[in-house]
Amino acid sequence: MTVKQFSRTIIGMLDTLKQQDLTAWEIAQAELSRQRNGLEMIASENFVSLAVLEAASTVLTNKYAEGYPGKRYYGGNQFIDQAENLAIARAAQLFGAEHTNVQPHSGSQANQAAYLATLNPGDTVLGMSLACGGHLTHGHPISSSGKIYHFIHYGVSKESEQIDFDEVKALAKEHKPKVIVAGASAYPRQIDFVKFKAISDEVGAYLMVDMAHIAGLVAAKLHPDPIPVADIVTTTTHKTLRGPRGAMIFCKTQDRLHLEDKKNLAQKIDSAVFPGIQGGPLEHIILAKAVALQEALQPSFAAYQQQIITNAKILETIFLQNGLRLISGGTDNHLLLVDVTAVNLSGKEAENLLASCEIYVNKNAIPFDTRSPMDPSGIRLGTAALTTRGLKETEIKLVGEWFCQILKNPTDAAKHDQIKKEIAGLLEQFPLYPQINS
Ligand code: DSN
Repeated sequence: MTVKQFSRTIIGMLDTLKQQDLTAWEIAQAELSRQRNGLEMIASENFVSLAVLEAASTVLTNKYAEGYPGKRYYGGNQFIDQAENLAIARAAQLFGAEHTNVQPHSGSQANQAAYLATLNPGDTVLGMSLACGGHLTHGHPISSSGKIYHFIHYGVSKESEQIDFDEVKALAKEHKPKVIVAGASAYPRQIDFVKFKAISDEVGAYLMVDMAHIAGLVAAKLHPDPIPVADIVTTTTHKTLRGPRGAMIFCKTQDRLHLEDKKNLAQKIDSAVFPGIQGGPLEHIILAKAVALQEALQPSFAAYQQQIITNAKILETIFLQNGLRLISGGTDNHLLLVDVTAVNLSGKEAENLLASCEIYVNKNAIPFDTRSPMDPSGIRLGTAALTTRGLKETEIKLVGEWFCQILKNPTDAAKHDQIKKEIAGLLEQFPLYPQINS
């Protein structure tokens, strides 16, 4: 299909929606307009290609496909099997895992399945605390992970604000976890998975890595790769990987800690996803994952990931020049965690202030935060979405300066208006989904 024909399909679909349900169409249009007119700097967000968008809106949404390719509970799955096998093959080509499951609906469910495959209720797990950059599903008491399993948490060193492997090792030796979870959702530094593996081996634990944030960087070989070392790797597909909202699980075939079990690790993961925690897979999303994975296999994807890091490094320089305090002193990846109390703002105030100027970030706790999670000391931001939009060195420098000017002049309405105009002018040069009608 040519770009023109394809654009017509999208436009046609939106026109049908508009004619049938104006209210729903207006909501979708308002969100499109918000995405077009703002600087999207939420570290976990991105913009999918039109091809991914179209795949996600195909008739595959109509089909029930409980089971796996070749082993479904319903008939008529011959094309669905092709879609899922395509996604699996492309994921295998990109990441080189021994086994891939493309069915998890979300990162939380991927993690839930990984725990179900390896743990019994009450078993001990060691993971990174949410307060130091981990994730709710890494054992926070309000998440099912923290309610079902006995999580112990490691954090970061108070001095370096980076993972303290002496602490990880000491906690692992003391608590003998069955699983060690590495990976984070607000950690601006590279993670040394080999060190985690050595500790896991020493205490006889599985190593599970949640690489959701950095999957694109891993695919482009710009971050140490957890797949050769970890027993299980989970990821979302919609962050730096730039796919549809969803997730995947990679694992070794063999369960090296339970060789005598009837099921190997790959079989345990598959049964944990279905029927363990999910029903019918979202095959339209799986098709969209296949499309995104094909995009990630192109040489241009590695260049895109490099630009994400370059852009983050530029922001690091500008923020430091402007007196902002960066957690861990800077960044190695796509994200920055900023302590905004250094400019006399709370995280919530900074988030709202930036949003009022059409810059989107999220408030975020910083390590050893003394403020509440609903109004913490920090904000988290990333460069994946702006890089997709096409912003490079010259434009990111402008973004960094505007960002600092807003934070340092929180009540200067005239300055904010001026910056908003400049943002609008910049974004006009980088149109988002121009093929979709307004
Ligand atoms: N909500 C995702 C993030 O923002 O990092 C993780 O779940």
